[in-house]
Amino acid sequence: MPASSTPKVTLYFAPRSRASRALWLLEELGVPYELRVLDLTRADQKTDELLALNPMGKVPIVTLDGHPIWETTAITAHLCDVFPEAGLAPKIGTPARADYYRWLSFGTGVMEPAFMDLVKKHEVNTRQAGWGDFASVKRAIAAGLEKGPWLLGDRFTGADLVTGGTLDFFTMWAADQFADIPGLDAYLKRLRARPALRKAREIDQEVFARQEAAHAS
Ligand SMILES: N[C@@H](CCC(=O)N[C@@H](CS)C(=O)NCC(=O)O)C(=O)O
Repeated sequence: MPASSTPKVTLYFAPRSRASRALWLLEELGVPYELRVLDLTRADQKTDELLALNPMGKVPIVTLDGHPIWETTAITAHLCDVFPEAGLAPKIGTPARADYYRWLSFGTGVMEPAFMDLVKKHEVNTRQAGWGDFASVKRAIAAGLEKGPWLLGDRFTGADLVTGGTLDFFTMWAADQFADIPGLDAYLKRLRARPALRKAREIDQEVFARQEAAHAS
């Protein structure tokens, strides 16, 4: 992509939130971006300006030349295509692309709601609920990690950012619920060793500390 057509990337971000995956994505892509920090405790995400970008009033939101994209999976899928040099998405129409779509969908569309049901003790009919039960989710993750080192085999992709990033977050919250998934510890170690994830964590921590200091003053 010629430099002149590189879109301006802005991430609307809050620390310790689901926006951390989008921050990690931008670090993996290695593209310049502007970080617009929101304080969720002050409801910055519900201002008219922000609701015009995302009517859900949630982060992350990424704008590309002002065009808003929200939902982590959509952000990841689109940015991996817009910045193909990073090699985070398999070629369209290939079996690897099909697997990539599956893991992109699975992280936020299946694993997250099944995990929330479990920890919040929601009673759902898992035959009717589109995301199923947590035992099935764990079986699917174990099958996905069998080959390794990444969900698509040899290649780290946006799917590891979404599903792996969600696993990274949930296992920090409730490690015991994931303890019996073969291969998961090694997979998480590989994810956490990635320089882009480490950098995103540092930024997250700095922003969090600034917000905490502002709340205390
Ligand atoms: N499905 C969305 C979830 C986004 C989301 O729930 N973000 C939370 C932070 S973890 C948020 O912005 N909450 C603020 C609110 O709802 O007011 C995604 O994956 O991007």
